[in-house]
Amino acid sequence: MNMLRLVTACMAFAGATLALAQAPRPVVEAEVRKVDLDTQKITLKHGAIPNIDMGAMTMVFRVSDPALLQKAKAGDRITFTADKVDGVITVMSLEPAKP
Ligand SMILES: [Cu+2]
Repeated sequence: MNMLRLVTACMAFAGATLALAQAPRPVVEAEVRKVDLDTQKITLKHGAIPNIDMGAMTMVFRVSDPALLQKAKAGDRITFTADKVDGVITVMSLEPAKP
C-alpha cells in the first residue's frame, strides 16, 4: 500500500468514526404556525438549526412520527430537533416549550 492510499484510508476511517460519534441533535425553539394532520406536516417559525446549517425562518417540516403532531397546535411555543432523513428535513422530536 503506498502512502497516499494509506492516508486516504485513514481519513475515511476517521470520517466514519466522527459520523458514529455525532453529538446529540441541538434543541431548537419554534412557534407552531400550522399542524396538518392530513399530510402529516407541521409549519414552524424556527430558530437556527446548526446541525443542518439552517438559519431562522418559517417553513414546513415532515415529521418522523405522526404522533408528534398530537403534541402541538397552532400558536404553541415548542422546542424540537430536526435532521435530514433521506435528504428530507424532518422533525425528529418535539416538546412543548418550558415556561
Ligand atoms: Cu428552516
